Amino acid sequence: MTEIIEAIKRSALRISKAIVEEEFGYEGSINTCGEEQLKLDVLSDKIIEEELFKASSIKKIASEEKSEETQFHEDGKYLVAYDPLDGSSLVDVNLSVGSIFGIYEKTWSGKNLVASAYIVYGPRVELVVATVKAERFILRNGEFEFMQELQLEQKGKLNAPGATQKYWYPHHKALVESLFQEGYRLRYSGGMVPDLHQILVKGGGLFSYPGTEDKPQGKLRKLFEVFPFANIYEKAGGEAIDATGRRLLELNCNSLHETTPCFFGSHYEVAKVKEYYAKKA
Ligand code: AHM
Ligand code: MG
Repeated sequence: MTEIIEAIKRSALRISKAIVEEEFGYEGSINTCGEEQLKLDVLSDKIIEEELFKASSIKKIASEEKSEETQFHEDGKYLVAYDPLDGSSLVDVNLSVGSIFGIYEKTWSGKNLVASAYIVYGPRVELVVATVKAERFILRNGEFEFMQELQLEQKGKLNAPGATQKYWYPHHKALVESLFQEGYRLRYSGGMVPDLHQILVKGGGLFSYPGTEDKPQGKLRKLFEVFPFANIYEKAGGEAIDATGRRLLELNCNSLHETTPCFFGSHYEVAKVKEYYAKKA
């Protein structure tokens, strides 16, 4: 595991440099999800693949930017899924972006996720790793320094509601409205890494990316985005569920790029989600 975390740190150093120094235009290609790839998406994917390959404990990897998994070391124990540059369409307006990693054993399933991590490329570069606890590190002079253990409060103050509002279901609109009526403040950049990071660091709230009338299964991918953050939120004392109230980490994954509606937060807000989604019929 240590060698995988070291590979993630080396990737962070190289990608943060690339974000500042390289061109951020389109590559001219389309990824598996039908999205146009930026040069930085392709470069970040290449950097991470190169760095992870140095870890002999990795059997295979899967990238959000590729349709198929890639075999690494036959004797390896771990499978690593990653989103090389999440929120990359925000680079042109200079908002924060991130890289997300899920480390699995045996099969690609929420139940087999054993650790996860993400990097935030903002004014500073930060790393959060969740093995037993969720721990935050800050990049200083080329090294990641431990900063704190992340711990969510029982109830937070922030609300980050994703997806296209026009297509929200009525029960989802009612949930979001009820949180605003209670005094929750809107904090949403459109990048799940900084949005979820803000809620974690500031003690709590709700991030949702629901199923909608146009996309009933939502947008966020289980392996690359949802399971890694579900683990981090649970390790920080919060909860992470789908639209039926199930723990996200209990879900299977039938294909590499499968998506699911998802809700991450402290106990109070997740209870609210369950209450409003139970009313939907
Ligand atoms: P990406 O992996 O293609 O960057 O997409 C994931 C991002 C998340 O960071 C964010 O929560 C979501 O897309 C926002 O998408 P949209 O603006 O389409 O609702
Ligand atoms: Mg992504």
